Amino acid sequence: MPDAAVAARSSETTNSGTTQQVDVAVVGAGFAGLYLLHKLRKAGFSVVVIEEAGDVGGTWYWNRYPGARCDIQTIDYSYTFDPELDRAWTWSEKYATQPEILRYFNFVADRYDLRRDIRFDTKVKAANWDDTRERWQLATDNGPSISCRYYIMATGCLSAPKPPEIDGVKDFKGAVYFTGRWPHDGVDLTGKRVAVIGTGSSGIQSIPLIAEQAAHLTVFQRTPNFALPAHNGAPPDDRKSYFETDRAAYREQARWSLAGVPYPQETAVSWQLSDAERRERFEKAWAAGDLVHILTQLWADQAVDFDGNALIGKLIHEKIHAVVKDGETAAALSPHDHPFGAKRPCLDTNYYATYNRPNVTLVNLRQEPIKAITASGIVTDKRSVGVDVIVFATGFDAMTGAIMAVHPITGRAGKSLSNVWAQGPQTYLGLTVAGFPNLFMITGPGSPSVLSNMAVSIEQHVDWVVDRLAALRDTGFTTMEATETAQAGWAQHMADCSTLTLHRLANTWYTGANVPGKVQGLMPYTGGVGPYRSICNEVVGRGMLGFKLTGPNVAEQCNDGEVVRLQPDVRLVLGMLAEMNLPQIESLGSQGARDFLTEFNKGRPAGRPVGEVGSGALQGADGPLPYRLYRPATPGPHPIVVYFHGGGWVLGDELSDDPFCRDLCRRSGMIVVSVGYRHAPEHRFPAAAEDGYAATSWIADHVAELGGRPGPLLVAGWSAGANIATVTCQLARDRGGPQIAGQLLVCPVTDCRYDRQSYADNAVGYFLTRALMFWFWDIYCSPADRTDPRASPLRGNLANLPPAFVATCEFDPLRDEGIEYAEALATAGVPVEQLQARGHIHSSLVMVDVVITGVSARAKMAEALRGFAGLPRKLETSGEDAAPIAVNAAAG
Ligand code: NA7
Repeated sequence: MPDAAVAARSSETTNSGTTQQVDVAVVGAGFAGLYLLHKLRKAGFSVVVIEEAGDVGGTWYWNRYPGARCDIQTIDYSYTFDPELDRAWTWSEKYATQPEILRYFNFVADRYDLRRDIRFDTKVKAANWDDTRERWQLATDNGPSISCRYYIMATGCLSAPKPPEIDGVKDFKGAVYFTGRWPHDGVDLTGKRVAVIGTGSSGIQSIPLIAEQAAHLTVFQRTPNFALPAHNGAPPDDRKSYFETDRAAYREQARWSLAGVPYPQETAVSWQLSDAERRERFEKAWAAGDLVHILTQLWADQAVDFDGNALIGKLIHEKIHAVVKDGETAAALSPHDHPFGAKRPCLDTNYYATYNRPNVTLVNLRQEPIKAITASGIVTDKRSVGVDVIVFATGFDAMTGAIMAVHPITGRAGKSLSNVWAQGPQTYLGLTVAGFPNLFMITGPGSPSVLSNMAVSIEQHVDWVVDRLAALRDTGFTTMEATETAQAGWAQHMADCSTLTLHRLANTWYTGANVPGKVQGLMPYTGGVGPYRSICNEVVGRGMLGFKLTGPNVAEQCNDGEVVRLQPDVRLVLGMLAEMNLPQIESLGSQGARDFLTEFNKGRPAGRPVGEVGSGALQGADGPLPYRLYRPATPGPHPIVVYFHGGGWVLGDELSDDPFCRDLCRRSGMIVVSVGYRHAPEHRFPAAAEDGYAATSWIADHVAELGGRPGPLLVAGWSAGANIATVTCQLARDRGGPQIAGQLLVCPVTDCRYDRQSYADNAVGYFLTRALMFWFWDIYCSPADRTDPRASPLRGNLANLPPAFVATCEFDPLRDEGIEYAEALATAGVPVEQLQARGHIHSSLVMVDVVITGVSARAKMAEALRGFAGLPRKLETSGEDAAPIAVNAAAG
């Protein structure tokens, strides 16, 4: 429907008695609610919007405190659904003020004649699903109740202010204000003694302006927050010119980006950059005054790796100390308890410099907590501060607070949302809840929401929901409800995503930690805006996967299942590989496949530094073989791990698993010697197996020369390399040595049978295919030789082998033979630890630089190696144990 027709259309609501009948009821007339109303009307639905405030604007209606501004560049914080609207409005500043943003919403409301379908000054008092009529019944505190088919919460993520939580507020005789409910006429603080409690975005934006007015300002700070200079002014030329040159491309890039702002993913990792290069990047970002830039564009590991992140914290501390003259105040203002970006950083104008003013005092509540508020001021453990005004900038009951405030919400069979969410929000896609048919949340918990540019995430949700409602109508369905399976799968995916970034390491409103008694858990989706969008699209593409659809005249449809079973980063890797349209490796011939692998590995980030990397030659079964040695930075001698690379006995060399070898070396604190054994077809079975044994024997004879610790060796390998490692253990047992203290087998080839379930389940689509394994076997080994235990160790004698750690991956054709091998070892009396990596593919665990969710598995492997060597399983490290060693994931 053209926009003019939309504007002309009157929503076809009807009042039956005291009940307003509509297709869709929306709560909230903010960014989301306004667009919903427009889009639903355009799709031909009758709509009412219920809004507690007296006008449109949502959070921008309420948050009128001094200095209130957007902290995403407003060029990005705009509607994009109508290119004409996009052109009709120009922001005056890089970060628009609250009054300008509110003017924008008024402009939008007028342009599309939205107000006539909004009931202002009205709250929903209760919402009940009527199963018989398949409608939501809403009671309101003002005007008729509402009956609607679909009920949509556009309530915002930060719209339920937290109560003060400090004793004595009622006794205070002065004025009390909340930044989130600031008086519309403004407040004159001239000559007043003012206290501000809270140093989040609202505190940090308002403090410099309050300090200019007040006789004295005392800031009560519980947690110092990272604040970056906004350098506000005109929108920057580079973004403006990109935007104006190709608006459609600019918006589209934002939609598929990680944070909802059109920046590419940074690829250089912190340890690849020199101090000077890092500083240069940081200074550039600091000068740019762009929150998303500094959160995502410094280096690829900044949001995902503890050490890479800590570098930024130090640089910002320097900035704070350079501005704040009093050293103690500077130290108190320097964030210390959370990684940069794990808590929402703030954009400021003169924030730190404000503490140089003679009329400003900082009270560090970590050293002197507030005891009480009295009639005349605030009393801490150490002082009593007399004030005329208290400003609470104490934040919100985020993500769930605004939804739970519109209560009770009662779904199917009397289910209450408060009960369902008693242990934290449960959703499917952050959009729907099982047991609550036809209820939708815009940017609900479980979606990227506050970890993204809200404008992009809101539009994506509104588009998705309205398109679904239109599709339901077109196909005769009247209800849509998430299944429990889909919802549980989403919870698992959320948990998997939460391991990608450092957000989980901070106590924040993202986790519910700011509200006393609130159940804690990371509420926003950390997998990124673009990946999330593709998942929502996938749900539709797979026949509304995870939803039950019903209608009076159509057969029920329920395509149940979990939309993402892969680990989030593995899903991204597979997506990238699919886009690259790579040739089938087996179609390239052995040399072509080797060349391909060499080229492919060139695009891989270098592994992390270790103490020393050397190379040399050792004696194989039939001549010299190259090796690569990785030595830890710690004082030796270290135990030696003999490592065999993967590649189906055909591909790879002593360098091809370089990042994994470095990671093993760093995590285990051991020397890793990667052996370049001979390959088929030039050298078919048993060349690789015999080389493995010969190399291990040679290394055992040269331990001292290699700087290793005297005593038994360890062996390790991945894929065909794990096959060689365990065959080596069998041969060493049978041939009288060398002594091997343990074997680490990662996704091992253990048998030549292809009839196990994993070969059928994971035949294609997960990089290592069934066809590729056939090809490897054919090149390596004749059918007659395949049952030889040197090719299929599962067929050998497994008694008296060294203890083993066997890692297998869920989406790997080799999964079941690996599991069977571990079980057979255990049956034979060999101590075995098994790790079955959920959501991973054959190459996941060795993709050190890419698959971050493999970190915990890699840490366990290293611990197992240390255990085999008789060392304490945990290696003492600087800080790496506190967080994953990994890079290249979503930053948000
Ligand atoms: P925030 O970011 O939640 O900040 C609230 C601040 O208030 C924060 O410093 C809190 O300290 C502090 N606080 C909260 N409760 C107390 C009590 N009881 N005593 C002392 N200090 C307290 O809210 P904002 O409104 O500033 O910003 C919200 C978002 O809006 C922002 O992130 C942007 O996305 C826009 P704490 O850190 O919890 O120790």
